[in-house]
Amino acid sequence: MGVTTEGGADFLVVANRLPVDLERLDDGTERWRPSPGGLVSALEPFLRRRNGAWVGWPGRADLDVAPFDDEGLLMHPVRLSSAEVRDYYEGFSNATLWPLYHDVIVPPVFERAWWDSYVVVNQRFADAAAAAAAPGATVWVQDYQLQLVPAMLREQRPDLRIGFFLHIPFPPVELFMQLPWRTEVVSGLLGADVIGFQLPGGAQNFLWLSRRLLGLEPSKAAVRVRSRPGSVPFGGRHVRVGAFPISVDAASFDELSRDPGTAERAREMRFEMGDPHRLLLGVDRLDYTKGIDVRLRALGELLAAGRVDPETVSMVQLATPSRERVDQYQAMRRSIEEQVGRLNGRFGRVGRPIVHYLHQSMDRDELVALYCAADVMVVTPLRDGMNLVCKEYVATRHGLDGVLVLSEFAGAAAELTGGALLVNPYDLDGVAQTLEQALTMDPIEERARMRTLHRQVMTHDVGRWAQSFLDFLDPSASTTTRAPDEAPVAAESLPATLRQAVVRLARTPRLLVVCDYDGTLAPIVADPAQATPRPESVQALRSLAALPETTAGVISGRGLSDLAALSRLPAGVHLIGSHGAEFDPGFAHTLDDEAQALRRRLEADLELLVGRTRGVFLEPKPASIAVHVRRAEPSVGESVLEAVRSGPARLRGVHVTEGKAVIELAVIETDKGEALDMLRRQSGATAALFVGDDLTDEKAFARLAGQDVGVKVGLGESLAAYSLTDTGDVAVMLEYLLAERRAWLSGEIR
Ligand code: GDG
Repeated sequence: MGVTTEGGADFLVVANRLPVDLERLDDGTERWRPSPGGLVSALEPFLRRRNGAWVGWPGRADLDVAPFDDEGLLMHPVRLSSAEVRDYYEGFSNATLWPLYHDVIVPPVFERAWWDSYVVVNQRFADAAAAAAAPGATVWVQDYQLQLVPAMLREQRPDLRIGFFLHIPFPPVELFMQLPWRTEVVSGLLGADVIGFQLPGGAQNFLWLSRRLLGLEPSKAAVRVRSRPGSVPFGGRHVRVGAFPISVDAASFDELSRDPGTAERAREMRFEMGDPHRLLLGVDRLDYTKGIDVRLRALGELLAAGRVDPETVSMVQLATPSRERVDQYQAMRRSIEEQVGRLNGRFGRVGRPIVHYLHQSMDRDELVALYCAADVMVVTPLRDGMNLVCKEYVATRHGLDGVLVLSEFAGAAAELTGGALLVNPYDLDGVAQTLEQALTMDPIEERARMRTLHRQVMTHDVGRWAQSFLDFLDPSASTTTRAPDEAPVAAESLPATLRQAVVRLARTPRLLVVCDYDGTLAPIVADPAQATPRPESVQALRSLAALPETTAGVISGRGLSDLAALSRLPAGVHLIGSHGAEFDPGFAHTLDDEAQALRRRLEADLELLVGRTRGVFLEPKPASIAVHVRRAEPSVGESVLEAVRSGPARLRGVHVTEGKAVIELAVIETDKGEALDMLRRQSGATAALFVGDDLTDEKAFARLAGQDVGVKVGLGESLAAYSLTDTGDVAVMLEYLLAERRAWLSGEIR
């Protein structure tokens, strides 16, 4: 365990808890066990790459532990006495700040002694971080328990780059002003170089507050550009403030949900519950902000009114124990358990309760099996910074079934509006009605909604969150940045003329980078379902997309959902499928009025033509509508297709693509050249890079002009001016472009 801390860490995370728990084994000995969480898995690549370390409390009072190495990561435990756990943690953090920041759902308690303890403990964390950080290191402080650390740390170590991220909501000014130590907290946060919030609203609240309390005038850009960090001048520095919505390790939830063992366990769970027709699920820390009572009450009303049949519906509520020594949590637990008892007493029968209530912590495999088993996920917080549970559920729905009922007051609602059924948790009738809607939803609508949700979550994972924050805080902390001695060697393998073209391109005011998928980002393989992209290219595109004035996209012949699932690219990278016919939701509004009118007309005509035909269904997409006949009688299907071909398909401006048992009518021309131009218009790009290997990519090369750069991958005639041998070269070129673009944007080169 002995570890040398000499030289200090280059990248330090400071959080209330260490990412490990001390576990007592049967033989009485103890060992550190990783406590897996999204934060650790997101930060691990950064921590490992940059001689990283973590400062935090090991979770037990009065425990003195020297720094130790945990599988290559250096842990710096901070000791808390039991009085400090009571005053700093349970008191000021969880009975003052937590309710104050969550809309004062319960009254916050203001106690001088708790504040004093908060100051002392924050100072101890700051001291530990100051001692552990190497000169010029990057330090990322996490959450509401440590809001004074940024200023305390800067005081001792002005050489550090300090970031702060708040995981819970930042309240409106009127509420924050209740806090007797409000100026101290705001000044503490302003010690950071970048302050991140979950939502633009939180960042805005903070900017208003800084003006109100400290008279700081945010720069104009900070007010106008709500999702990008703005800045506020403080102490001779510019503190950048912005929104960075956190997410989950979507790929690992997806992977676990595809495991046959998980599917088997999910079936078993349903069987054990008497195979309900529809299974509702709630998963929360047992916390008064989570609105567990709201969903139970709504379900109770539906059952009482006979709108839901107790023989066909069950609910699982997992309520993980949390903050059990805080008074408000004890009262809430009693009331929820009484509610469950009443529901089961009235509507259950022997061996068949309505609500399966678990007050325990589950291991992750079991939790994922529960997600897989559930038809309807119910997430009804009264206020929540983000809410990861809803995103985890969506990440497990690779079959695209399942309904998400989501509170408008969860941060996640801002991203998941397209597919979730949103509810106001204060409106009981509304919640009941929405639950009923979820329980009776038509499978086609369910699928369409889940497709939107799934794409959003799979492409906005926690790695992207960490990357985008660190790109702002310290570009050199990015995993995509090569060690200085590696970069020239790799870039030298590119043809010299292409290198020069890339250098010129990197200096364009607004850059667009677009790649084909198969044969360009992903090596060609025998089974197209196995074509995964080169990780270096994914990282480079992801980082390019996160840079200012830079847009990245992938245009493929594959269907969009296929492309999204395989490529695992974050949504910052625009995905365009079906040779340009299917583009991601962010681009829906780019249809001009004429195209929108045509799309509306198509939808109406098709609805009339096939609306009631058994086994035929319409799949509306942003720029097209697909008519599927695979579930219809073959003769019926064929006559529907014929009617579409001779009717709506002939309208002026409609572009037709036929597949197996499907015909798709699009209102924009569907070649890669059109798609490229659309991206160019949308991004206002002053120059573009297009890379592709296929014949269909020639349409895009044909649209290049001026400073644009076209690169053909592989042999063969092409309109592109440059060529590369394989996908490995593409990765090198993208990384080179990224390094050049970053350097130019940061003013290092002119
Ligand atoms: C705060 C903010 C923000 C729960 N029970 C078990 C279990 N969990 C896991 C879930 C999920 C996590 O705990 C809960 O995350 P939430 O985001 O839903 O809520 P908070 O704990 O309140 O988190 C919140 C978050 O920070 C991140 O910024 O989204 O708004 O309040 O990951 O899966 N995991 C396991 N067993 C359980 O019994 N394994």
